[in-house]
Amino acid sequence: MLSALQQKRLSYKPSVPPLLNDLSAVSLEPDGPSNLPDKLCKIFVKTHDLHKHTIKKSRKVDGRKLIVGALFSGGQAPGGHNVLAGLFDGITQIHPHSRLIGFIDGAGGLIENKCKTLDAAAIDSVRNQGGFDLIGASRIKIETEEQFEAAEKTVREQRLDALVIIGGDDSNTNAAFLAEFFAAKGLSISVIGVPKTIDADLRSDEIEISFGFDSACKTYSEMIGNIERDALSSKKYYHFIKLMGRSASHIALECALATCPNLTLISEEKRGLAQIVKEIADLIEERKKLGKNYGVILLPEGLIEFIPEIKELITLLNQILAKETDTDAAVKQLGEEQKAVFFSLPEKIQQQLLSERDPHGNVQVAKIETELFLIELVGKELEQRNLKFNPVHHYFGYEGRACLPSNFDANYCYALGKFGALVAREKVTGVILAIQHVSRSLAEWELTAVPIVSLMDFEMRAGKEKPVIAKALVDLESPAYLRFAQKRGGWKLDDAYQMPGPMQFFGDAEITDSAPLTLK
Ligand code: FBP
Repeated sequence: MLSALQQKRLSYKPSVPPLLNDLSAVSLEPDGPSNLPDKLCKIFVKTHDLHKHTIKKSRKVDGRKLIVGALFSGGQAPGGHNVLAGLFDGITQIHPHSRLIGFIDGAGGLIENKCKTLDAAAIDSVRNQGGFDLIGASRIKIETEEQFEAAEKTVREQRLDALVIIGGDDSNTNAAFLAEFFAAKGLSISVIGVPKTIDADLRSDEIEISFGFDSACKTYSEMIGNIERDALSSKKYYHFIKLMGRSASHIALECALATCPNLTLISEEKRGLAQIVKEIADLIEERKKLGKNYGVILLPEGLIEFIPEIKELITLLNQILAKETDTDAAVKQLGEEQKAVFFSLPEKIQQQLLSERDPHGNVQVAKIETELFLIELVGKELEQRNLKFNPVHHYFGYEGRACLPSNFDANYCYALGKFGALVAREKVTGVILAIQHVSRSLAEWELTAVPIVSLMDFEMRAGKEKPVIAKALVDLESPAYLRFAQKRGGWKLDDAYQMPGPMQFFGDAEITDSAPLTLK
């Protein structure tokens, strides 16, 4: 049973760029191959010279029946169901007998050929709804030869013309490997990636933003604004709010611009631990002099990974734990300096740093209680200054990942899905869908299919050098960061808090259709 708002959202009609209205009147134009370094060409033998393609008006094209498979990979991001809706509407516009197949629980469904046909009724039940629950998702990666072969068997059995992988940096890296594998096997299938992640760390010159970021940030900003108002009213607590976002601080930056809290830590500034603790303690002391014993402090989930001394420790632990399962033995293998850092941390944090790695061999920052760790250290520093504070800690993460998508994400995702249908029709493979100028009017959106390999670099993963799409971190030269840097001094002592309020779906377009502030 849907809530009244969910029901109302089912009938929202996403707006798309005019070129996507009639797919029979557009085609894709190649732009020239990417010039990849030799090291990548040797790995992507069949797909290293793929072209970038841009959508163009064309004379009427007759569509053929398409069978397209889709899966969700990684964490939820609001708008995923609209990618499926756009795909469905796109392929059935191309040919009314086209079929969309959803693989159950991510790549696992592809490997095991567990899937279901997504017909009009199924798609209509999730239009403009949050979550990925229509088909589920997982972090399963296709890694072994057997898994690649199982995926091949599935796409042959299902007679897929295209496979759409809706995922983040690692899932799109996986999509590039699948495209290469299928091409080497002589399969004529398009593998198409869609940039998904609330973290917004999957970006390039062409990919302006990943979907889900806008809705998640609007949800967190509403809650931060509410807490600011509470702090301003009760005047007794310091709220430490950790925000999801894995490594990059894009979410913290966006929320800071929307809510103007007293302090926001940005991991990419790479401050040492002592410096961070001093900055927070100084803020509390200065505010106390003004009679203000309250405040709001934002910290990104990935902060701990960027603190230089802890970063070194984590990198080494990731390498050791890729081979060593006994955590005590792993600690013994650390150098003297890293051991000293490790044992200087609270026991709980030590345990969290040793906890199970994600499927890519990285520490799971969502499970590290950095906010509590900082509260403890700041408390000790304040004690030395004969000061006290009343901290409250929060973690805003999962509550923003499956919310109803904002109009921005609903439109953006639907456009990505429809564009994906066109890319499938044009048989282009190994590409990720990219839309530029998304904060401008729809007519100005530029749609490009970019070879995934052109986004790749080499990184150490689980102790080995691997080609991956590098995570896009906050650029300390970007206009959004510079604006934040210019404003934050004034937010420390003056309570310039802004309360964005709940995400709006009805009313003034300025409020309902706004794009992320960091894009403006
Ligand atoms: P994706 O990159 O897969 O979209 O996931 C993002 C994220 O929400 C991070 O912000 C967070 O650190 C992580 O997922 C949490 O992972 P899990 O869902 O496995 O707990």
